[in-house]
Amino acid sequence: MDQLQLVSTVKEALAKTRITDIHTHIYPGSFGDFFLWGIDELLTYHYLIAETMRWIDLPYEQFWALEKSAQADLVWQTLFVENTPYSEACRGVLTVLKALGLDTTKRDLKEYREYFNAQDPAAYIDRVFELSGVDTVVMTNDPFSEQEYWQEKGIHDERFKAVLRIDTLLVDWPGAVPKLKGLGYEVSQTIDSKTCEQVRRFLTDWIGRMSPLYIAASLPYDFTLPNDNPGAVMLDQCVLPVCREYGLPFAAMIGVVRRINQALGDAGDAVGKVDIGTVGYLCAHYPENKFLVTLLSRENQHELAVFARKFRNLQVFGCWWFLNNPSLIEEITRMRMELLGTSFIPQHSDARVLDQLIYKWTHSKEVIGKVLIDKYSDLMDTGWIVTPDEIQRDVDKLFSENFWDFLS
Ligand code: RAT
Ligand code: ZN
Repeated sequence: MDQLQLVSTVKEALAKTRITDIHTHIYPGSFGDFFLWGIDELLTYHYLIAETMRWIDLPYEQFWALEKSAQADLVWQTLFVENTPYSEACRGVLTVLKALGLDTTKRDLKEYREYFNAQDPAAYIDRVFELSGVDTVVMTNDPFSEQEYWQEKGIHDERFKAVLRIDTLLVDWPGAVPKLKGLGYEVSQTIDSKTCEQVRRFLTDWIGRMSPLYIAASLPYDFTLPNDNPGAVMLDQCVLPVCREYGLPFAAMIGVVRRINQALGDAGDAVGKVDIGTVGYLCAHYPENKFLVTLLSRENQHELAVFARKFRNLQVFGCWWFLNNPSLIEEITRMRMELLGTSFIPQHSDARVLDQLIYKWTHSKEVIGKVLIDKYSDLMDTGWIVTPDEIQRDVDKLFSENFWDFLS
């Protein structure tokens, strides 16, 4: 295989592979208001709101008081008309419009809106899955906010898989207590054995209801183990035992500084560096548990990959949130490949709006493809022969199989 053949073989493998997107915030049509799609949702993505707020003087409360379409107008005007949309989140909107066949040279928001208004949602979901190459989407399901959908409606779309998300239990025990009581679990602020037994029952009930692929939490950068705070006790006494019992991985997404700017809402979170010892403690102290881990700060990425070399109950995933930018995906993927071969999960989309699957995966595949081509070239320089089947095998592992293998 020469260089040209290599490039086209990698591109074909990427086009052919069916992606399992292991962490998103998108939902099927049956989830009502949770199902977000279309141009106004794309433009009011919190990543773009943060960028817009850097340019305008409007008080935050006044922005939030606007209708969604007026917020979208303001974002469009600020980031796409008065400025050049270089940022990854801006470029993403344009990648989506282009993939859908809309004319980005026109810069005509009204026309784009008309296009989306004319779509049939069910057919549109199929189109987005097709264009993005995704066949399975893993949701984020918080039992405290999604009661009605699980009790009454259900998923009704095999492409969407559940994840039991338990941030409140681990980071806000005082706030979790009244919520659990409201659902009929007899818990107390003091984490005694009765409370633990009730929390385990809560988790078990929700596992029965959702059939989650894993249990997850997004944790602050200063979540450290070992510890005797409520979050650490919950993890040790309730969450990890239940994970073991049901053979479910625990996904730790660590490194958030929540609401550093409260007025920005979802756009107001920042990043902090994690003590990697916490990941080491989890893997070594709970060898019967499996851990999916992603860390938010760039500075943690190398040590996380090194730790993955030490523990096979640790699977590294994704370039999360502020890391989901081409320059950082490239750097991180290269480094992971050099330390871990293909035994990791390079990306998840974190999409909140259905249509974002298109851009997040188009952009990531482009960058990961570039790294793969370099790595195969280096191998070929040694005389090693790589076959198209092997390239397809590697790509399938990275974009779906490694995840499913880790679960099984
Ligand atoms: O990436 C995001 O959109 C963040 O706001 C969070 O949702 C984060 O990914 C999380 O799951 O907590
Ligand atoms: Zn997320």
